[in-house]
Amino acid sequence: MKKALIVVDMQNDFMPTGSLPVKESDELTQLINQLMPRFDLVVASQDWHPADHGSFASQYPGKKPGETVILDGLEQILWPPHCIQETKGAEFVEGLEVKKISHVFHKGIHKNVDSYSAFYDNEHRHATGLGRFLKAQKVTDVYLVGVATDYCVKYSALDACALRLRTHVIIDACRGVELKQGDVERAIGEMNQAGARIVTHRHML
Ligand code: VGL
Ligand code: ZN
Repeated sequence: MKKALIVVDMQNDFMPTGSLPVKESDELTQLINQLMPRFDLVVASQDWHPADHGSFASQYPGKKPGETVILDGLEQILWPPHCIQETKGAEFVEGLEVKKISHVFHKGIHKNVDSYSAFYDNEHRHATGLGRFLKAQKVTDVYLVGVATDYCVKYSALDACALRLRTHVIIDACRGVELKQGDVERAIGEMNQAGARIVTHRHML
């Protein structure tokens, strides 16, 4: 058994003071740091958009965040501009032990397709390299933490299950956007249904 911790999108723009705030997400940093030494390997994803990314509401005059458009044939929820490459908002949150992260995988780099999963874009056309890396490292078990439970964490967990990695979500080390009330609960149901195990940090420490 080889265990990897996947730290999902712990970036300034997803913190409570960021441009796409996720409630209480700042509370995760210390907990994630505490978890890191319990794993054979720590990797991270970083949402990494061009400034004119097609998921940004600002690209569509008259449209607001939360509304949807069709982007390259897929329904796309619009977000405030966030995690623009090389900006402060895209940087990892201060205090996160980045030294312990052995590899960072960027996602959302193509203007015309979003990428909630840390493994593939939403069209499943481009891989980030995370899956190949984990297989090359002979990782058998992955544990997901970070944001957002109902987007990036969920889609990463579903892809990890499909890649036949034993998938765990450390649920109290995740926080959700909850655009609609119940989104986090529904995401937990979907991840569970796909075969992911929902655990708490106590299970790991
Ligand atoms: C995410 C919305 C937009 C996420 C990324 O990381 O969950 N959510 N971009
Ligand atoms: Zn994004």
